[in-house]
Amino acid sequence: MKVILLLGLCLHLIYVSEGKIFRRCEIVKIANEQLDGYAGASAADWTCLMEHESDYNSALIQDNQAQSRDYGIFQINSKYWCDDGRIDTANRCNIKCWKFLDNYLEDDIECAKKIATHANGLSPWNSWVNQCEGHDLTNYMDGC
Ligand SMILES: [Ca+2]
Repeated sequence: MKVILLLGLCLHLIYVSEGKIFRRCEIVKIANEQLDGYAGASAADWTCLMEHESDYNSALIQDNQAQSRDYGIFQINSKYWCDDGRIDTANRCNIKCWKFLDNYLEDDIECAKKIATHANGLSPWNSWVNQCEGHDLTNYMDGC
């Protein structure tokens, strides 16, 4: 029983310190303050992108076919943008990928801006292309 309680406590601490699922209005606020208009994309575009890439879960890691992984709320790729120590990387954001898994988003935003600048828009994010681009995005901002 004690072991189970201890395990539960550890999992709780890992969850609190390593990442979190943001509420939509928290993300809207961040998008309005730091991303609106960046690379020609609105705060609603950025919010929609984060919803469909990660469901606002900053701890999300997903595998790609070519052995690279996508990290964090923006699902930033380890082949080009960060270093996870597993594969050769261009590491254009000059950062360890695990830094995209915590609830401190400033470094994630800085790298996402670099990606958007490089592409002159949000086209590197497939979920934005498929589910946000050209759509009415007002409901992503509603009530915040
Ligand atoms: Ca971070």
